[in-house]
Formats: sequence, C-alpha cells, structure tokens
Amino acid sequence: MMKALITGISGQDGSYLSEYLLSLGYEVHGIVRRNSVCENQQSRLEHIRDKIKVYYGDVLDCASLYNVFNIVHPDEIYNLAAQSHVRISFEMPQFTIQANSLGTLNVLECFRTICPNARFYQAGSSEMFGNCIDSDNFQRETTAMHPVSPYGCSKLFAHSMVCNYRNSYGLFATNGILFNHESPRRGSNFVTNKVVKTAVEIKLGITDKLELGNMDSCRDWGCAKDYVRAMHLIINHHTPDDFVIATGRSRSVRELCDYVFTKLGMKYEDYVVQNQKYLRPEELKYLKGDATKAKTVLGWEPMISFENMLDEMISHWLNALS
Ligand code: G4F
Repeated sequence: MMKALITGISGQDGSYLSEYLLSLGYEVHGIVRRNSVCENQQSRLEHIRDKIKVYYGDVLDCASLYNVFNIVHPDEIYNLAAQSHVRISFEMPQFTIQANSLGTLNVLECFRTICPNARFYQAGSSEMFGNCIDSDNFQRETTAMHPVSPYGCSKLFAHSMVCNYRNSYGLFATNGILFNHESPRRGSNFVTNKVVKTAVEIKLGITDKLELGNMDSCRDWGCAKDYVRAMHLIINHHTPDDFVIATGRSRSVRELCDYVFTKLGMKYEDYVVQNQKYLRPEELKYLKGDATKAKTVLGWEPMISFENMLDEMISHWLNALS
C-alpha cells in the first residue's frame, strides 16, 4: 500500500487530497498544527478522521517533522502547509516567509535525509508570477516570475528550492503552479467564499451589505477537487517537473459577484460596498493560466465548471445558514 504524507492536511486542499488518495487505496498520514480550538483545526477532516493518521507537528519545528518522517517513511510527500492568505501576508511578512519558505526547506531536508527515494510535491502558486504576463495574455511555466506580495515571494523561494533539490541531489521533487481553486471548504476570508456566504446571508436577512476590496482584479478560478487530482498526476509522472494548473478563463471579482447575486435573485450593485481595509498595498491585477503542458503531458483536464462550483458553494451556505 502506498503511503502519502501531507503537510497542511487540515486545509481545503489537504482534505480533498486525502479523500482522493484514500479512494485510490493509499494509506494517508498528515501533519496538523496545535490550535487552541481543536474543532476548527480538523473540521474539514471529520468525515474521514478514522481512515487517516494525523500527527501534531509544524513545518517550523524540525524535531516534530523528523519524528513524523521517521515514523511514516512516506512514498509520496505533499507539502501543502502554508500561510496562504495574500493580504494577510502584508501584515505578517516574517511569519509568511518562515512558514512558506523555510518550512518548505525543512520538509525538503527531511525528504533528502530520511526518504530520498520518495517523491515530493510542492504547492506552488500563480501569485509567483506577480503582474508578469505573456503577449497572448496567459501565464505559463515559462512566464517570468516577479511576485508582488510577501506571500508570492515566499512561494517563489520554495519553488526555486524544489528545483535546486531536484537538480543538486537528483531527488524526485515537483512543483505545481496552481491558479486559484475554490470549494465550499475554502476559508471564508478568500473572495469566492466570502462573496457566496455573505450573499446568502443577505438573502436570508442575516446581514445587509458585502464589503470588498478591489473588484476589478481578475482571477482564473478553478475547482479544488479538480486540482488535487492534478497534484497526484504531477507526483506520479515519470520525471519530476513543474506544471501550471489552471482553467484558462479569467473573470473579475465584479463578474463573480454578478453571478452569485443574480443566482440568488438579487443585484450585487444594491449590496456591495468598497472598504479600503480589504485593498492590498500592491495588487496582482490579472491571472489567466495556460495548462496546455499538464493537459498534453499528464492528460489532466478540469471537469467542474466555474458556475457549477459556485452553485455547489451557494447550496452549501443555503443549507448551513437556513
Ligand atoms: O480570494 P483571494 O484572497 O485570493 P488570492 O489573493 O488570489 O490568492 C489565492 O490564490 C492564490 C493563487 O493565485 C493562492 F496561491 C493563494 O494562497 C490564495 O489561495 O483574492 C482574489 C482577488 C484579489 O485580487 C483580491 O484583491 O479578490 C480580491 N478581493 C476583493 N475584495 C478580495 C476582497 N479578496 C479577499 N480575500 N477579500 C476581499 O474582501
């Protein structure tokens, strides 16, 4: 039985990846950080809690990492642990760099010294591109990377270290460059789930307005369930490589609001107001990913549309809040 070790297992991607690997017959192990409210910590995992093995640890606590690696001896390592919120990375730049950059380096060192024959997947991000874009308005594996946030800088360091460990030590170390991917399990301070949850609250009379930052920025939004399948394909390819995972469609935050409010029988213009506190010191304006390499080399295709994903999120919040 193949053994997978997932850092960041309690996040959106960690929970969907665990489900997917369990469905493929894997033994799934994961690392969670100690939290004062333990229900919040593992709530995305409750339904599979008896099928996976979870360890307390932290990518910044090398002793705990070495301990878990020595117990599990994984075949596949998925490094998903991160401070993943871009705006918050401006408020906590040091922690973001520590967790995302040095944390990745710590996991790579465990990989190199304890189980060098395993395979490693790094959760990279389209935020690494910053405002770089090719002449056809797409970002792809060859596009320049000049990040515009502490989060983007932290992920670019991690991405580069993975390439360095692959080239220096011949390790099977891979990078996914994932564009935004969403689901009902997305944290509600990311824009998709914030818009859907608040629109449902407005519909139900729980609140009367939605405060947002920049509504003109554009993102390539896919569905998290499709993207964890890509992680597994990347780590199981015959050579270690880097892949962009994206839908190839870009929409503005305004278009996102329009779809969600219209679906609920409302007009977003009547409820959405701008609040300066949600603006970022520097904004990444436009993301549209070209996943041709993943499609041709790995046979990956996104299966869930933007609209179907938002419909699932709307149903989730209607059920949860009604
Ligand atoms: O949902 P967001 O916070 O996602 P963002 O910043 O694009 O980052 C996400 O995707 C990355 C992949 O590119 C990941 F690596 C990262 O970990 C994370 O998952 O914001 C999306 C857009 C931004 O342009 C933001 O300025 O929505 C805009 N926005 C407007 N009002 C808002 C808000 N974002 C948030 N979170 N909250 C708002 O009120």
